[in-house]
Amino acid sequence: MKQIKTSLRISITLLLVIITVSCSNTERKIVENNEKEAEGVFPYKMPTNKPNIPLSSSSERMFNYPTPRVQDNELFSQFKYTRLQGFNYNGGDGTISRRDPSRPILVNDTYYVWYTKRHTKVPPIGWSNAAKATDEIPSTDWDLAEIWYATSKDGITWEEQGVAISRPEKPKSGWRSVATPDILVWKGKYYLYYQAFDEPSGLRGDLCPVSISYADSPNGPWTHGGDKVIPFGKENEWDHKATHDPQPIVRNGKIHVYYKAAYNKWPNNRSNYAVGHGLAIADNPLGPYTKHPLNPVMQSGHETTYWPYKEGVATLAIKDGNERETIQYAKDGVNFEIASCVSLVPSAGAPFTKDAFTDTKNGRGFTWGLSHFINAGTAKKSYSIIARFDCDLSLDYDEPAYKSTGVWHKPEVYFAQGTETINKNPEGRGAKQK
Ligand code: AAL
Repeated sequence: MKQIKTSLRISITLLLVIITVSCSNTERKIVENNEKEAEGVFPYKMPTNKPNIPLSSSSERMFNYPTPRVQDNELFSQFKYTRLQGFNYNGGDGTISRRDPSRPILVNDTYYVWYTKRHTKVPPIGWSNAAKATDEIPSTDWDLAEIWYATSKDGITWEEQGVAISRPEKPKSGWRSVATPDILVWKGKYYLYYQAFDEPSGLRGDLCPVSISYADSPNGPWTHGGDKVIPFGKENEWDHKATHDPQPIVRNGKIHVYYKAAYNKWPNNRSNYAVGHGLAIADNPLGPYTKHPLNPVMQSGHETTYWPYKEGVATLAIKDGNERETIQYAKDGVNFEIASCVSLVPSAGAPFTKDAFTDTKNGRGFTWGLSHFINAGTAKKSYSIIARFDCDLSLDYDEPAYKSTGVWHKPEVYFAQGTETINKNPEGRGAKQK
């Protein structure tokens, strides 16, 4: 009996020892794991703030965006498109084109938009044939154009109202073409900024300055307010001879006009195209405008799209540059940083931005706008159409369908691009000199 008791005591003691040792092992493992985390393992749950551990460049960048998860990012959106009703394109024969819409504005429950309208006897003959352009034959899609306007109750069905700015008599600025308007509302008046061409575009480049006209009503009549309002840069500066896509917003009590210049290409190197955006600031819409010393403030993007966002300015970089197809933000309206990467972006996107002219310190963004599709016709019947885009780039909505990254496009969208010669004809266009 005594023997049995002793061996039971020994067994219990052994068990206790085993339990104690294994517990302290578990404890040690937990401590080790905690230490490991502290040593630098990225957690399973995406942190909102940058963890204090060594990070790869990619992980590091996640915390430079407004939010590390793109779906939560107020400056990320998908774009969805709707065909507009009410515009006639002559059966798509290339003789009527509408493009480069202004941002729509809402006046007494009616939306207004201004745009480039070309209505010519024949379609454009193209850049490279610009020398053959005549008073009736346009070189480009925006040659021999005028600025027209249309109104709408819902932003989808539009009624074309007529011409807002027609071409003045030669040799007045814009005699050849007036194009690519945008609007400013300032102290109860309306100001149209637009490109004024004195030669067929493509002849020596896409060379033109910006003109302004103003009116008491969005229906006009428009009074000519000045030419070359955004001064060209000096010879050999990035914006000499071209100032495109003027887009005014009101900021800090002044007019801030973002504009584009296409540079680096003309006169003799047609393939070296580059695009920059500058900022010009004035106390009054008609100027004088002072250019920002850090111009170009953006080195990516084509047509300008800038809007007041929070206390700063956001922009959509469309088509050109290393940072094409990104949305960027600058707290100071000058030093832009990438906030998101986007796809199927609206070309010449012109958002309905309620607070573009209110001098807001808390810009809210937008949910729709107008844009254009070029190449609506064939190469020989080239023309453009205006369309509507919808998105969620507004701080006042959260629409998951626009925040989803799983948006799949029909195969036709991809197949429509065709292929180039690399595999069809390896020695063809694009082959590097051996
Ligand atoms: C557009 C805009 C300007 C250019 C031309 C017509 O996309 O950038 O307006 O001059 O192309």
